Amino acid sequence: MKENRVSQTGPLTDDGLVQLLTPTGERTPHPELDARVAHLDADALRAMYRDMVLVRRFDTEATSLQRQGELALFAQSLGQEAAQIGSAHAMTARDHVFPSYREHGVAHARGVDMADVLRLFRGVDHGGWDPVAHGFHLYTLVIGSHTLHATGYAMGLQRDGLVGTGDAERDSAVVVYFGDGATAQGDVNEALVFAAVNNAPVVFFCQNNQWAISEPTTKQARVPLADRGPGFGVPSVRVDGNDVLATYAVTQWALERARSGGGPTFVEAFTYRMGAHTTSDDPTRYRSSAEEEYWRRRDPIDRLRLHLEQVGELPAEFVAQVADDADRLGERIRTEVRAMGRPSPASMFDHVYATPHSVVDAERAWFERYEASFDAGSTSEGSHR
Ligand SMILES: Cc1ncc(C[n+]2csc(CCOP(=O)(O)OP(=O)(O)O)c2C)c(N)n1
Ligand SMILES: [Mg+2]
Repeated sequence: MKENRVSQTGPLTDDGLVQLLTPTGERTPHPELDARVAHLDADALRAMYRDMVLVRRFDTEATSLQRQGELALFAQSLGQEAAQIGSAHAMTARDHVFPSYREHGVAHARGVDMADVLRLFRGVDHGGWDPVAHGFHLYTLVIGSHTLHATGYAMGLQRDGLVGTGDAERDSAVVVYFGDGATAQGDVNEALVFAAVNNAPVVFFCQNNQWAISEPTTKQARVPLADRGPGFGVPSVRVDGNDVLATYAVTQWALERARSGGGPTFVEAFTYRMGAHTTSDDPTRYRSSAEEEYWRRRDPIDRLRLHLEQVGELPAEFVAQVADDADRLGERIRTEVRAMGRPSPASMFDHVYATPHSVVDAERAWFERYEASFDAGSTSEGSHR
């Protein structure tokens, strides 16, 4: 009997990671992918650097706002900027993204106003932006469920004749972002089956940030997460998720396959969640400062900065301008979040269905009676809230 061998390496190995920039910023050649980044000139790399710095500033500002009571909760993308900005820069306006809840770098690159991202975290909105206008779906907090939505959307693109036509102005694809923990969720496995058998134009972009709240990836898998793809019939790649050039090149490759009718790809971006899971979490309870320090030395922004410095393409005026832009972004977000209105609690019933529904109407009526029962004399800004 010839058995299929199970990989002997665990999910935290760095075996087979595609890398184009070393942690100290040197460009390493890659025979298949060099051509995919050859057109990226210094301006394009500086644009990636700027996006990464702005998103990190957004993270810091939003965390402070949560600490000051302005947001209910916040989930940082700290440490995952290269995975997000690199992959997002590989998309076209026609591609459609399904994010989970910490894809702030992708949101920014898709042109979503970063203040709007915080509407959900302040609890004043179910979303905050128009998914169609940005090709960027609303954040999904139900782990893995949106991989099914993404696969269904990708199958819709096939039926609309937007895949494999050979017309670069027409062909489109879907990218779905999810975490290492999500790969253990049934929905993700079902989505992979559907995507494979339907040859759906979807890129499964797994950010293996090594933690699912307090559970390490070693509690989710015995093998590298990318090994899961081929079992479903979905080719997979492992990429250094802290290398913005590598995530760009690999995503561009996977998107081209998808748009041209080549089917789904599973990309595992090996990265690290440098911050807490959310503002409700305290990672010092379950991981060591030595581990955090190891990854601090592999910071994705430092890597691109070092590279640009080595090739003499990071002028001090540019760095100062980006720092200034980041300050202004922080100030604007702070002001806009504080000014966000207070929606009527009953508005939560407004968008449950596209058309009126008798059960929702009954629930709204009950809720309004309940609210009114607290203080007949008060306005809708009642003191019980
Ligand atoms: C279906 C479901 N189960 C459990 C949770 C609670 N939960 C929220 S985040 C999370 C961990 C997710 O880890 P991972 O997929 O690695 O994503 P990361 O937060 O690291 O980006 C869990 C279990 C949830 N939101 N949805
Ligand atoms: Mg994770």
